[in-house]
Amino acid sequence: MEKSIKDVAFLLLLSFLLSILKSSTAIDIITTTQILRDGSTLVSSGGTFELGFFSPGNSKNRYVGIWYKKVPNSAVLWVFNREIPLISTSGMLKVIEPGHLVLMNDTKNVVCTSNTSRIAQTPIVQLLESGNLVLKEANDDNAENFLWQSFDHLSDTYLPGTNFGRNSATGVENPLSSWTSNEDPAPGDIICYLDPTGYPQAFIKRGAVTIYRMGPWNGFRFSGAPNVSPTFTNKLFMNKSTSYYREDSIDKSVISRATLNQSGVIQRWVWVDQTRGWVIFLTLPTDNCDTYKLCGAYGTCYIGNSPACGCLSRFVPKDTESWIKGDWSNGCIRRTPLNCQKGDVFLKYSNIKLPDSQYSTFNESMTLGECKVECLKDCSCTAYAQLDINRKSGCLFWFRDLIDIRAMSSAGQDIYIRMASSELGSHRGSSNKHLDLPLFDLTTISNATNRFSIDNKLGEGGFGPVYKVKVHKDGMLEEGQDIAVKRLSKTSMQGIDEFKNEVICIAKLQHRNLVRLLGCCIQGEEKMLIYEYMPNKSLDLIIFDQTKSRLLDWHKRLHIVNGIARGLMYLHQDSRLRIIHRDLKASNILLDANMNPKISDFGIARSFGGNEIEDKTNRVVGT
Ligand SMILES: *[C@@H]1O[C@H](CO)[C@@H](O)[C@H](O)[C@H]1NC(C)=O
Ligand SMILES: *[C@@H]1O[C@H](CO)[C@@H](O)[C@H](O)[C@H]1NC(C)=O
Ligand SMILES: *[C@@H]1O[C@H](CO)[C@@H](O)[C@H](O)[C@H]1NC(C)=O
Ligand SMILES: *[C@@H]1O[C@H](CO)[C@@H](O)[C@H](O)[C@H]1NC(C)=O
Ligand SMILES: *[C@@H]1O[C@H](CO)[C@@H](O)[C@H](O)[C@H]1NC(C)=O
Ligand SMILES: *[C@@H]1O[C@H](CO)[C@@H](O)[C@H](O)[C@H]1NC(C)=O
Ligand SMILES: CC(=O)N[C@H]1CO[C@H](CO)[C@@H](O)[C@@H]1O
Repeated sequence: MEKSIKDVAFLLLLSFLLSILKSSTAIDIITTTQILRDGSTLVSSGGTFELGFFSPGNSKNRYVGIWYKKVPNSAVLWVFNREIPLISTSGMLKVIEPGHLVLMNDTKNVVCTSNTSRIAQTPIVQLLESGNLVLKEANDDNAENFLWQSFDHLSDTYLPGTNFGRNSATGVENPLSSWTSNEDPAPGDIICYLDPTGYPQAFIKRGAVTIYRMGPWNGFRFSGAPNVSPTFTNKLFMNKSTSYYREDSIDKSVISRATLNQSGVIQRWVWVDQTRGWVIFLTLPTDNCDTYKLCGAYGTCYIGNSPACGCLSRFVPKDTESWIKGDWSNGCIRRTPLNCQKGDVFLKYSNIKLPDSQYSTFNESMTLGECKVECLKDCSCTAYAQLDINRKSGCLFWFRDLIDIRAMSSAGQDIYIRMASSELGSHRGSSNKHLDLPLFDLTTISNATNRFSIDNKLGEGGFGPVYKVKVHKDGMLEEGQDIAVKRLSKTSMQGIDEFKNEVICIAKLQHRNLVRLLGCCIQGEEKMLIYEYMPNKSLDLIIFDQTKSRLLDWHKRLHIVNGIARGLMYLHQDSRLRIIHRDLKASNILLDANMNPKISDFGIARSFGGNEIEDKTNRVVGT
């Protein structure tokens, strides 16, 4: 008797221990004989992900979703019944023969199904440690044989290991789509998808409107997306029938996610255990310059400029009037039209996000030299670039106007754009010549202008802001002398050689009615011109000012007009180069301390060889 009481006590203890053991070993599978009810969950084998029922925000609706188990109040990463909520907590998740995952409500009606066409002998559902919920044959772990997987039906979140693009088995597109609201996980009007047209690019659309383009894949990443995180590897897979983008974690302990939010922004989050919080380490689009097609064809966007849109160098606004008003949609056109028969050339533009490649073709094996030859052959080929900057091979060819270009602050790419041969310039040979003009040091100038502070800004020219600088200790100039520094905007995509040529050209011009160039500064992306400082600023500030204009008597006015005429005479006839200024206006006439006029701003001036007497210009530029 006593013994049997002991036995019973022992058995009770054993079953108690077993029940503890059982509840603490979470399950990660559902078989055909099991039901997952609201209140219980599946947990992946390593304890990273959890699947269960939840109500979003203040809603009372019930949904089946997956979230990070280790993260308190984790965002929901995937939702099964996005469009059809359960209205009670009596939902049941089941696996049914011959291979369907179904969600049923209390009246045993199927609310949502995996809708699979493949079948299995013993179908089970398993929540994998990658966060992928898979429907598979019980003892077949080969991913290619999965009947269905949540990774093929993304919600608003990308997790490493997902093929983003086209489902290779079904050919069905697998986009990210935002939630409708924080209370409703149904697909909202924003999607992010991989478009394989031309050459694969990721796009974000709001309804039918494209709002962002990530740029073509370049071997490392999408051209317009800044450096990727070192915590995962990424690749683009492409063959004739499918293409997808995929990331894989290197460090599996990193908890991260990329979510397409309801404003159309992809936020890359990483969970920081120390602070127990999510941190955003990247958002795409990055800034306003990523707005699709913002600056029109051949326009380029530089976020540091105001306004941000400019034309690529050697291009001019197609419709100057609307461009000035801030309507950039008409974009830019070549200042010199192409002449394919006469022989066009290709000029390199650097540090950009490559233009829209929807109407592109590519070749994976050609060298950059072969790309040029190939593009030159076809008059409709507008530009080319290296396809894979990782392997340094292949070509991408464009056949239409180049749209959606921006300047990148880092990791931009090179593109070679078709140009009339005359754009090579008559001073091409001089690029190797010694630049006998003082070269200033960037740090000196940056320091002297207090890091280009607004207080030292004199104004904004067509090609960038102008600053006043007092020279401190600098071997090249007098101590205490004031100089003006014109910082060329980074969007003027001029190459260093062209810039130097232009500088040499201006430096050669010496006349007392032309503003004198004292030197320049070229360092990295920065290009600056250093001029003598004109204390009386520009003529327009005086003649269009009620009080100041009275100080200018007729005698002084005649002196100014004569000076301008002498300056022009020199430009047109007497200098070694013949220059047409093309933007002569009161604001480009500067006045020294004695009110002597000096012509400035040769930004769009045009030079001719000394013996050229005729050329056609069929565009109106400047004023
Ligand atoms: C269960 O689902 C069916 C079909 O969708 C629906 O008609 C019914 O109202 C639902 N019942 C409950 C209690 O949600
Ligand atoms: C199931 O898939 C078939 C074909 O793929 C499709 O025609 C059908 O509409 C789908 N049904 C549901 C409920 O999604
Ligand atoms: C493309 O790749 C997929 C996935 O690897 C493969 O299943 C398919 O057969 C390939 N198609 C072609 C045409 O090579
Ligand atoms: C989406 O993300 C952007 C950038 O992080 C943020 O400014 C915006 O408020 C977010 N929108 C919503 C609806 O959360
Ligand atoms: C790519 O270029 C190489 C070399 O010109 C050529 O042999 C090959 O056929 C091209 N490939 C395609 C797909 O056009
Ligand atoms: C920067 O400018 C300050 C005066 O404004 C001067 O004292 C300092 O030496 C300068 N630093 C450099 C590195 O030129
Ligand atoms: C009209 C005018 O502003 N004149 C000024 C030009 O600059 C000199 C020196 O800075 C001043 O003395 C004048 O008043």
